Amino acid sequence: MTERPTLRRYMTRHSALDGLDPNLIFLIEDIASACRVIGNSLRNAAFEGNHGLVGDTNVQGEDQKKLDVVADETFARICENSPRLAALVSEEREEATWLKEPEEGDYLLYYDPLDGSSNIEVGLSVGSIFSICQVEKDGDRTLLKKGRAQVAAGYAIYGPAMMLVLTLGHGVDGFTCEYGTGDFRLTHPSMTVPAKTREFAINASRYRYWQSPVRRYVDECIAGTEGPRGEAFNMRWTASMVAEVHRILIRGGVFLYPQDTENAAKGGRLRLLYEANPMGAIIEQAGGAASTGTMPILDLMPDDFHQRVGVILGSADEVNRVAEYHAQDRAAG
Ligand code: AFP
Repeated sequence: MTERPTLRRYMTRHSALDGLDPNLIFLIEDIASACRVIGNSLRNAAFEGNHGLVGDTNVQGEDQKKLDVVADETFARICENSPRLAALVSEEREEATWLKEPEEGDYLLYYDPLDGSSNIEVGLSVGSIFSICQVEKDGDRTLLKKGRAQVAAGYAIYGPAMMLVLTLGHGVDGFTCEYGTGDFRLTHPSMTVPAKTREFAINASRYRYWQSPVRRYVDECIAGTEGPRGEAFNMRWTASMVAEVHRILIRGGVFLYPQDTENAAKGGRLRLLYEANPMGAIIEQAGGAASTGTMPILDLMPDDFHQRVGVILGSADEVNRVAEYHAQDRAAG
């Protein structure tokens, strides 16, 4: 019978193999607990009066949903007592939350507590995204770090099954929450993204805003077998980055939410620290690529907690093609 170790068993094995810090194991277990509670809150939202809007906007200037607040508070409540967690950076909070002095902690947690929340009331998949970096030594309170500095990253997807997908820097593994015991058990070991794909994901209603390299890429995909690609492409758009990334990990694909003429002033749509960086780390660890269009996402030095960025990620051949079109566009001036 296929062994399906629990998340804890998996991480303690890693601890033996790779010297994984027990305090990082505790933090990831706390994150898994928070995701489990959020999953239950989503399922019971109709009975707990948690559908609808709070009536306020969040730091992003977006209408805050009740479940956005519930998910954020769940993450903070469950993770804040993690032994060596020093600070939290949340999509829902303008400022960082320092839990202890930097010298008293080892880890920083960046999270989007509920991604794709516009999908909740229409019964579609949503998720939570998290990224973990290490505290600088000598009391430095630096929180703005490149994506390459992440020591762990992952997401939970709340769909037909509840899954936790995790990278510790040695590949990507998927854990499914077993109904009944509530354990996250390894069901998708060594998840990898095929280099080639014929499936792209983009919000096509924004066509009029796209810059020429993106238009060129999508036009060629849509031209099909008679076009320059000589292949028929399929399109998906689920309005949840977590669901798009999960599909790409399962069967390949390329996801594009590029910087365009409408969102350029803000830097793009998706946030760097707690969306693009963790998802970029997962995709790269799974053998894919993650680009802003002009550089690898993980090499970008952030200048603000809530900085936004263009995102093109997934099957390496397609991401590299889009990046090449951007390079050709720049060279043409
Ligand atoms: P919400 O969390 O506000 O629903 O936004 C989700 C998201 O940040 C990302 O998960 C999706 O890929 C993208 O926005 C969807 O954007 P559109 O609303 O333009 O489709």
